[in-house]
Amino acid sequence: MLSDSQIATFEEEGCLVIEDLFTEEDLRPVKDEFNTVVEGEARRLYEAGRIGALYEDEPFERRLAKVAAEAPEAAAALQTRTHKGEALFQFMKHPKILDRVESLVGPDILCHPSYNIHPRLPDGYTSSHQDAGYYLPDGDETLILACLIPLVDTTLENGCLWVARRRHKEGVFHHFSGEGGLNLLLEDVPESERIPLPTKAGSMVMFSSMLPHGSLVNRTDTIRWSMDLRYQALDQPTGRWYVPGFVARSRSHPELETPNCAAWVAEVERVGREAEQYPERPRSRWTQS
Ligand SMILES: O=C(O)CCC(=O)C(=O)O
Repeated sequence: MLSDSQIATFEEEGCLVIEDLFTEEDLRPVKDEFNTVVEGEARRLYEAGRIGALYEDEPFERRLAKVAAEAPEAAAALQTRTHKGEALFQFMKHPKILDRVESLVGPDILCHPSYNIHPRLPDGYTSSHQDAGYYLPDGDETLILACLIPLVDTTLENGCLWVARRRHKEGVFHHFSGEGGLNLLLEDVPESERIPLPTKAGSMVMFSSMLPHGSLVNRTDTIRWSMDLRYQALDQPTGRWYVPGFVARSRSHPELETPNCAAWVAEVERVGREAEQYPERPRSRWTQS
């Protein structure tokens, strides 16, 4: 659980860094699962003649960068809600995460539908935004917690996260659609407030969906791997009517917990099919940017 002083820091600053939370053993299953996806993509692209080598001897930090240098589409299999696997699903329910999330959102926890696997490629970065900018306004009153978990050390050179501490109590700022997705205006969140947050592999950064953040540019030739997973109280709106999360923990009704990755996938597909019947219903808060 979080200590009182960690909770106070989170409430005042909108974010909290927890160092040395995960061991290499905790992270191994997800890294292995991501390696398997990279292996599959490398083979597929090699057989299609898109890349000239499989780069099998390259380490986790470098192999996908080598493949993507020849075939930029290589990272798509992992990025942005595409990848769902049993190791990832189990990690999303890791007690080291849920115990800390419970301190902030209570004992019945939804794993929010928005999560990202970030194999941050050379020259890649995340544009400035609040996560809430990507959700519909019904989620604005919900504490939606991002838990960013780096799988490699993140540094000023490889494009670590930056945050604008203490700017999480001002509602949703205007976002415009620009390079890399939604962006904040410099006059709302000036450069001087965008403070880099380098973190070691095995740490976790928890931050509110209202905290302005983004990342520096990855200026190295390696991949800055991280996951950002999100959580909230089970009975609160998510800002995402068209895609469900899953029940990660319910102390009051454990039988509601989503049992495995297959059940999660089935529910995402079911809700997705249902949502197709309402093409006119907004999926973004911004009608124009
Ligand atoms: O790790 C990063 O690049 C930032 C992640 C992020 O901003 C997000 O996915 O909301």
